[in-house]
Amino acid sequence: PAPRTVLLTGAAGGLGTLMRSLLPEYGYTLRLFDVRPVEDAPGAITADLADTEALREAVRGVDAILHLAGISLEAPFEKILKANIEGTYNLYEAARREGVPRIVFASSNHAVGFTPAPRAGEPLIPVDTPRRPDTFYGLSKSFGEDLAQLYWDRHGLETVSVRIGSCFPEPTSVRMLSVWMSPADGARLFHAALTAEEVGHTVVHGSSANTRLWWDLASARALGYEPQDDSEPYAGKLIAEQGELDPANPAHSHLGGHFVDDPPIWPH
Ligand code: NAI
Ligand code: 15L
Repeated sequence: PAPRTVLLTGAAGGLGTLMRSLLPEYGYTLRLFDVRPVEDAPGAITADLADTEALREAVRGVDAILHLAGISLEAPFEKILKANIEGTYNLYEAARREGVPRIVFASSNHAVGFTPAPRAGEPLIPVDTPRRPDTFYGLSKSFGEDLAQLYWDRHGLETVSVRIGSCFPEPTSVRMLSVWMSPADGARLFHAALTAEEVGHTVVHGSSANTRLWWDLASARALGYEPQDDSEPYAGKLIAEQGELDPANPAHSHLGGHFVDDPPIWPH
C-alpha cells in the first residue's frame, strides 16, 4: 500500500519548508522533525538526531521517512560526524527497531562531486559512477548511501538515495543550470521514491529535465519520476551576468562546483 504518514526530518530547513507545502497535495500526512522549531507547525517535534529516544518515538507508526535533516554544507569534521554520520545511523536504527519499511535519503551530488562534468557530446554521468566526495560533507552522504545499502542487505529496510543537485526556487549560477531540480520536480521525485514498488536500495540523480543536464536520470525515471521542468529559461540571464563555464576552472569543470576547491574550513 502507498505510504500515508511520512516523517519529514529537517522540516525547518529550506528543502523541508518547500516539501511541507508541496507534499500534502500527494495525499501525505507529514510528521515534522527538526532540531530547530518549525514555524507555524505546533505539532512538530523539536529534537536532535542525537536524541535516540526522541527519534524512536518520532518514527513509531510512520509508513516512510523522508530524511532531510543534517548539515547541508561543508563543516568541520566533528560536526559532520555528529549530525550527518551518527545522526543518520541513529535514524536508521530507530527505523529498523520500529519496523519502518522505507527511507528516502537526501544524498547529494557532493558524494560524487569530483566527477568531471561532461562536455558537449560526452555521455551523461551514470548513477553507478565511482564515489568521489568533494568535502567531508560529501563523504557523509557517501556514508549514508553505504549505510542504506547495509540496512537493505542486512535488514530489508528499503532506501531511495536521492543525489540532489540544487533544489531551490530558481537556479542562481551557470553550473546550477545543469543540476537544478525545481521544487515541484523535487516533490514529484520524492513522491515516486516513496511509492515505487520494490526499490531495495536504489540511487537516483535528483534534478529537473534540464537542457544542459550533466547526469543520467534513468534510475529516477524507472521509479516513475517524470520531470516537468527545465532550467533553460534562466540561462540567458545567468550567462549574461556570470559568463559561460570555463573548462580550465575546477569549480566549473566538476559536478560539485565550487565545493571542489573552496578553501578548507577545518584546522590544517
Ligand atoms: P538546510 O540546512 O536548509 O536544512 C537542514 C535542516 O536540518 C535544518 O533545518 C537543520 O536545523 C536540520 N538539522 C541539522 N542538524 C540536525 C540535527 N542534528 N538534528 C535535527 N535536525 C538537524 O538544508 P536544505 O537545503 O533544506 O537540505 C536538506 C537536505 O538535503 C540536507 O540533508 C542536504 O544535505 C540535502 N541536499 C540539499 C540540496 C539542496 O539543493 N537544497 C542539495 C543536495 C543535498
Ligand atoms: C548541496 O548538497 C547543498 O546542500 C546545497 O546547499 C547546494 O550547495 C547544492 O548541494 C549544490 O551543489 O548546489
